[in-house]
Amino acid sequence: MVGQVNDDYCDCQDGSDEPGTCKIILVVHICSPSSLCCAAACSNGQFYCTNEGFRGQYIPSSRVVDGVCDCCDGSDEELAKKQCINTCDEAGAAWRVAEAERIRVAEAGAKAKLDYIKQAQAALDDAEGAKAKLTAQRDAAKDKVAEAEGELETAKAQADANALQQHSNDAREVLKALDLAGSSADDLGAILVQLARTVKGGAPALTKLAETAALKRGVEEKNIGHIVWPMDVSEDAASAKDPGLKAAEASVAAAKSDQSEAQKALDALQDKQGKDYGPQNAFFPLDGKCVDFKQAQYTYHVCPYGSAKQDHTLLGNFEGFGENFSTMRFTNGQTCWNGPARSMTVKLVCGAEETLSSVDEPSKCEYTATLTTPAVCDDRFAKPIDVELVKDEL
Ligand code: MAN
Repeated sequence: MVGQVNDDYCDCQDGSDEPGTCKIILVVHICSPSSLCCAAACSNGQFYCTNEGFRGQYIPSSRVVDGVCDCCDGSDEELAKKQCINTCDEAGAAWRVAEAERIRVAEAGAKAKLDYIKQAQAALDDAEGAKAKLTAQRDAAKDKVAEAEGELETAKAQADANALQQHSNDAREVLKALDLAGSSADDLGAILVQLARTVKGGAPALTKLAETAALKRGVEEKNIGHIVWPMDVSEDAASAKDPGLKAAEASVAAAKSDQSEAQKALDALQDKQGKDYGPQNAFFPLDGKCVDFKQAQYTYHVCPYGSAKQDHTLLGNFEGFGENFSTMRFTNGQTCWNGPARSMTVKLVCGAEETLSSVDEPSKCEYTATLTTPAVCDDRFAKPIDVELVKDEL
């Protein structure tokens, strides 16, 4: 009822029937949204500042004519004849710069998010195909390991035979050169003991010779092991190894490394298939990424699908997302002295890339931080804000 307007009684919930202190009364219908006025009679009434050069703003009517300049155009204090400095142009310019930056980040973030989604699609959509490929790779490498191990055995036997042959040739040459071919067993024995004691590789070499001799004589091999040389000088000179043996060892090592690489990739893919990467799997590229942020005396290190740390102190392991993928929770960190296990809640904000900031510890050993990531960008925000729709928090 028109009679209820400005009757100093608050009829409407939003106070629009009581624009008592308004300089322009726009009320056409009672409780209309077009009543852009403050309302003295209503505690929740609002006053609209035009703020030319900046953006329109609602303030609680209680702030009108209270001696404090709330609106940048000073319109809230006009009736009080208070001189307010008009700061709208300055505020508007700063706002426009910030708004341009916000749009730039939102656009870059939305673009990066599309790429994140594509990466996830490429990795996850054909996960079964990729798994089959990796399984085949792993199995082929496994067969190669068995084959290379067989070749290694042959190479070892060949190297042993070569070494024995070489040793006996050398022995013959040495005896000839030293004119010891006709020496007594005692003399030769003394020389051999001396060699085993003083020459690196002498003892194993002499063992080999003893083996050959024993085999020739048909002595049981186990007895050979009982020969105790005065000093065991172990032979480890890889460079002295038979080249065939070295090549066979290298192929076994390469085949084993291929097998373990393929197995690792397979395990990682299986692990990824079981994780929650959010809507359109946009969080997929964050798995395996880590970001650092230095604040005060600490460096904070957050790996979105891994753990959060304060230097070397574990603040928590990734537990999951908070409501609507707006936060990430890290729990079960290192226990706080006389307190709970540390934990961290990371707020997710749209950004062109991952950056960590604003670490806080609002309650002892419970940490908060902000992580920007394209994963939460929404291209609807990559548009200029309709200034007239902005309503300040009251
Ligand atoms: C360390 C840090 C702090 C924490 C105290 C609790 O100094 O982890 O963040 O508040 O321990 O004793």
